Amino acid sequence: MADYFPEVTKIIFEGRDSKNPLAFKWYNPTQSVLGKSMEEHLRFAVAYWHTLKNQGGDPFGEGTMDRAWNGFSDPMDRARATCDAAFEFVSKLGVSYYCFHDRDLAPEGASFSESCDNLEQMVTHAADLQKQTGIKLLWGTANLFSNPRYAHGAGTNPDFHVFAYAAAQVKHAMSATRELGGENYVFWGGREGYETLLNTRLKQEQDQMAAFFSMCVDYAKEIGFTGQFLIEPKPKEPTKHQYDFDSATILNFLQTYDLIDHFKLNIEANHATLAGHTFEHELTVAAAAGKLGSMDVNRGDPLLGWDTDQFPTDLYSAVYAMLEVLSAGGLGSGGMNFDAKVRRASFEPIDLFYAHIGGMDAFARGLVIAANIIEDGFLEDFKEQRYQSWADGGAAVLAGQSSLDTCEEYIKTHGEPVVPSGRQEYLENILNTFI
Ligand code: XLS
Ligand code: NI
Ligand code: NI
Repeated sequence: MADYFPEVTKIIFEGRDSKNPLAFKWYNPTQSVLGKSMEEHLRFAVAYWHTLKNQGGDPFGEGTMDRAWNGFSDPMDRARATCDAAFEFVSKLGVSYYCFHDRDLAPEGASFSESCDNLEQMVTHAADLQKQTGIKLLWGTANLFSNPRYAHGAGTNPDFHVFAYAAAQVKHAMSATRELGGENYVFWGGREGYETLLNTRLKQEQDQMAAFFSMCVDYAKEIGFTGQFLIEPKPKEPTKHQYDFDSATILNFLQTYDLIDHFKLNIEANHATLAGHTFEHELTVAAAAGKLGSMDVNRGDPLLGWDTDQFPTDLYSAVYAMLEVLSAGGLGSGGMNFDAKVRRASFEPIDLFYAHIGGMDAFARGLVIAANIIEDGFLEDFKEQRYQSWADGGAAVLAGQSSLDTCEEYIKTHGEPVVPSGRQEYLENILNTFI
């Protein structure tokens, strides 16, 4: 095992009274909640790109991060050191999963085939470390947005040549994910969108994207990749308008192109808020369609209009999210990936531990609170009562056995409806008693 974090041994659960900043106060992996362990409920994953690769640069200044594993001039030496640091970090944190883009794991080479070789070498390296540590791959994905060739998009590129490049790259990223036993494969279309309609054929680009996905479905079958395909909605950034805007948009796209059976959604908190939704809204829309696959847990800043990717420490948001996850019956093969980065001024390696510990504790606590709320049943009871008339008079309508005529008959017999209060404040007050 590498030794990039000498000041940390292993993060353990010490309970809420502990003053140790390098211990969990709430996340106790073996604690049972509604009949399942916390570890099974939460399925945390570390995001390779932010935690290992992010240098802390912003448009106004260069990187600030103190990362010893970057101190190698040869790109493949650096990639191996980074991978070693990743597995040391994830092991010490006590998390079972990690996630990567192909280009996080291995650098792009001078040619396509050199890039593929690099990736293949790093897959072997990571497979070894997975074996040694028991750490698993939650999902893999391809970076189809950083290289300048993708300036006009990947699957939605106006040039078929670039489209083919992206497809070939995904082929290898998917194979790498399969070789490493990845439980899911994610598509996030960073540049699948447009800046101006003056140069864009929207319908053509959407047709291309559908063709791209459908080739991916075929390839997964061909290589026997049985992991879940996930699409991650985001409305904007880097492009002005992205085709995978939000859950509802993606569900419609998948229906339109007859791809719905092959995909679920990976919902990211900060992307939800960029789309003008709450995290729980996006989770609920996905779950309502039976398509809640996984989550990128982070948070935005309400004062900033971009993907700040902060660590999720907002307890309310965690409670609302866990209510949805529990109601949906869990995340299946999905998990909770910390698609989050430490702030530019939090540049010490130890800050990576504080950040993840805080996020894990917030969701562990959110899970316990959500479970208490569900066990108490006050929300469900309230909703049951609120929709009661649909079990009575409305049942025939839902069964498709009514008409506008029968509704008119109903009104003639029953007259003016009695409208009850929504009781929002009352419910919020009860919710607070659980927090
Ligand atoms: C960027 C996305 C990205 C995906 C993976 O905003 O969140 O990190 O999760 O490509
Ligand atoms: Ni993400
Ligand atoms: Ni994001």
